[in-house]
Order: sequence, then C-alpha cells, then structure tokens
Amino acid sequence: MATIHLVPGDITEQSADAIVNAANSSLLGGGGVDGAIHRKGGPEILAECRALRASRYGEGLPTGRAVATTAGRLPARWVIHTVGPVWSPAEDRSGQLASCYRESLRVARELGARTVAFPAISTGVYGWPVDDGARIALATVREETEGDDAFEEIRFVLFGPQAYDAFTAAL
Ligand code: AR6
Repeated sequence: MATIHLVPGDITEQSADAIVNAANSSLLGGGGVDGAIHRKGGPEILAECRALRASRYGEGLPTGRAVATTAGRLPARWVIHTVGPVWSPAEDRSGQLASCYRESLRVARELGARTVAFPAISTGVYGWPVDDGARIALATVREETEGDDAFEEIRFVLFGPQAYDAFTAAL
C-alpha cells in the first residue's frame, strides 16, 4: 500500500515520477496549476497536448478522464492531465471528481510511475469546496491504492494554508 503524504507548496517544484495537472478539456493550458505547469515545464508539454487533441481527443478530454504527456523541464517524468468537474450546487458531480483521481492513478500505473503528486483538483477556478474536495480525494486514493504494490508514495501538494488544513483534517 502506498504512503499518502500531504505537503504544502507548489507542485511544479516537486520531484516525482508523475505530477497531475488540473487541466481543462481543451488540454491547451489555462490558469491556476495548469498555467504554472505549462509555464515552468516549457513548450514540449503543450506540443504533446496539441498532438493528443489532433489524434485521440478532437472533441477535448472528457471530464473525469486522464492522459499523460512529458513533463518537459519539470523535475518529473510525466504530467498526467485530468479534467475536474466544475462545482455545481444543483448537481452531484462527486463521481466525476473521484474519477479524476482514479483515472490518473490508472494512467500512472500503466506508465510505471511509483510516486505521484496531485493538486487539489477542482478546488480553485472550478469552485469545489475544499473540505469536500479533500475528502473525495483521500477516500478515492485510499480505495485505489489499498492492497496494491504499484505505488510507493501518493503526495498531495497543497497550495496555501486553506487546502493544507482541509486535507490534514480529512486525513
Ligand atoms: N501547485 C499546487 N497547487 C496549485 C498550484 C501550484 N502551482 N497553483 C494552484 N494550485 P486550479 P481547478 C491549487 O484553479 O479548480 C485552470 O485554468 C489551487 O490553489 O488550478 O481544477 C484550468 O485550465 C487549488 O487548490 O484548478 C481549468 O480551466 C487547486 O490547485 C481550471 O483552471 C486547483 O485549482 C481548472 O480548475
């Protein structure tokens, strides 16, 4: 079973086999963690994202799915891009949020990534309440890695005290 670590900080500075990007379905970049990853990782990441759009994801990557590219200049081997759901007070989209974590781990397993770093998907621009986002993230990762030797460490890299406190409470 993998060790789950919570660390405060910037995911673009993390050494890991794979880091996960809270992307959008265009795969062509944006703000938040997505902007930081493309900015620091360099143009190679965007080039692979464009190629994925041209080949497999002409309509964009669906919400809850994940796909890997190079990590460019970042201190990781791969970036796994996943598309979180936009928070809705009217509709329960928690299954889609759980799917982001599950699918990212499935892609990581296929790659042979043993250490994987996640941000708090959907809890920024997409407006998901961070306490609830933390609970879903941790429950899903626990469930997916229990009795599984594929991973050594799953790290949540939490930007700002609010996210760090929410994950600490949920853990
Ligand atoms: N390292 C770790 N976490 C970060 C970093 C960083 N460098 N920067 C922000 N966060 P967000 P979303 C935290 O908005 O809600 C983009 O425009 C942030 O504080 O990055 O899934 C995409 O292109 C928050 O806790 O992603 C999409 O359009 C968490 O990462 C949209 O935003 C997620 O915030 C996706 O929105």
